[in-house]
Amino acid sequence: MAAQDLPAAFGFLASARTGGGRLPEAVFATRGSLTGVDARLPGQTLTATLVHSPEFPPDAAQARDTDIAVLIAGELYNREELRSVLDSEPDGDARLILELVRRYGPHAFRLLNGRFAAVVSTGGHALLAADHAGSVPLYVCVAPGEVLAATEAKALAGQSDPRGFPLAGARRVHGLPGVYQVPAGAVIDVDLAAGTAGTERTWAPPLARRIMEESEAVAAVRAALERAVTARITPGRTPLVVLSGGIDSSGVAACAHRAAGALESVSMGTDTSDEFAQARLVADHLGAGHREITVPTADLLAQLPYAVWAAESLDPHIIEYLLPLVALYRALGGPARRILTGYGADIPLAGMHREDRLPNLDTAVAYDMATFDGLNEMTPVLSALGGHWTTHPYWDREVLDLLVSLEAGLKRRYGRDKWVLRAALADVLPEATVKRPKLGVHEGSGTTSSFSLLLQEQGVAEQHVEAAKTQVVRELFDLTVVGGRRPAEVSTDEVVRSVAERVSKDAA
Ligand code: IOT
Ligand code: MG
Repeated sequence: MAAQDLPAAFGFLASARTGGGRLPEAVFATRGSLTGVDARLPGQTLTATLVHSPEFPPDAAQARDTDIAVLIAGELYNREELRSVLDSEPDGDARLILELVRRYGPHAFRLLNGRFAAVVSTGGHALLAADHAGSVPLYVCVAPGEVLAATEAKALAGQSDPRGFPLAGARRVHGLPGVYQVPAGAVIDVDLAAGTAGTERTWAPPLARRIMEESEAVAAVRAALERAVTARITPGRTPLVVLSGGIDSSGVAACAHRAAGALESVSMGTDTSDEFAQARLVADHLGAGHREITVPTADLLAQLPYAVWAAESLDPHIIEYLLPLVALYRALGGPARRILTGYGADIPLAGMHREDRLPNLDTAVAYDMATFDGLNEMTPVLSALGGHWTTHPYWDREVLDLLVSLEAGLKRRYGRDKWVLRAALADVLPEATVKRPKLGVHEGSGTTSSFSLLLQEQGVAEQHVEAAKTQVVRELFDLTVVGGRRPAEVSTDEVVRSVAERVSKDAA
């Protein structure tokens, strides 16, 4: 069998409890095989269903000794560093976390740089941990003697109970009373017998800004990105990058090519709009095996229920960024792949705001870093709909900490946005790519405009289009995440029609 190139598990539904009982049936948007886990420990039982790639047993996603059990969905990127503080050389991410929790307790999670959600059962406590970015969403529902946790909210929909224990410091999930989302960079520590829980932050976005020499900042960004990309590729495998031809994904592609010596890339476009020429320029420059996938706009919009079902997000802007990517991942076909993206670079660099005044630029960075949690834009479920695993090097903990903390004048400089990143990649990309202005995926694919048009065709006045989009997304969330309807059975057109009627009536 080929080297394992994917995380041992993509997701889970888990129950830690003091008494008896059964695990509910697992419902995931994540495609894969299901494997059960049953660990009897002193004072509690941890049972779970793991969802994982059919090619491999999810052994490395679980670890247990007589007094402790660990589950992880996702993966760690600083394994060598973590092993260096242990006397042993643990194999597998769950075993590594187990040994670290023995040494540091819940503070172990302050050490991890990864893309994961984890559960640790030990000593009558359940620890529920999300990575610094909350990039693998984790939902919980606490009742006396039992905690249920899942990487998809829909897996807890049947369990939602208004009497569920209220969790201070965690966000409620719309439509699912008693279900909470573990904050990004946090561990929720549940005392099962007492039925109490506390939230400990393990990461926070930097608030301070660092002043650096141009050349020092450029070298630091390049080194951090190369490290993050290298940690995300499997030796001996050709990395796959979703490539728009913008600086963010082109930078990832260039670093991946340098690290692996080979590269595959793929671009999506629609019948109304694409960035194929810009992506092709980069692919040719790097000698990548490149594919273009065209999705008809009608098919793209028909996949809105899938995007909401996978992202479990209520934000219509985020859904517009994610929809073209969902369409791309679903169209990819073939065996399960590890995919690198350029997603997230715009957040620490204020790329979405096209802001040239430095005070405004830093306001945008601070705002976006304070509000990303719960939007679920990095969730692996988007690609797991098609069986694939994604990872986002710009939201590597070290890259993110660095990019956020650079003073604004390094981000906007010489009339260019994201200057420090562009300068860091200037020697490995075509000049046209390095200078190319930002075009969002929702713009490049025509998603925003075709979604607006669909609503306007149903009679929504232009000034009500934004509000109508919010309602469409909410309705799709209620149907698929809360209501358990399969996205294949939900029609975008029907939902748009009913929202349009309501919006028009309210406006009259
Ligand atoms: P954008 O930066 O355009 O795209 C994100 C990633 O999706 C790209 O780096 C690339 O890997 C992939 N991608 C985009 N377009 C294509 C395409 N046509 N074909 C193949 N792959 C493609 C929104 C955005 O503009 O995406 N994302 C922002 C953050 C959103 C704001 N969020 C927030 N404030 N919390 C970002 O930082 O990426
Ligand atoms: Mg981008």
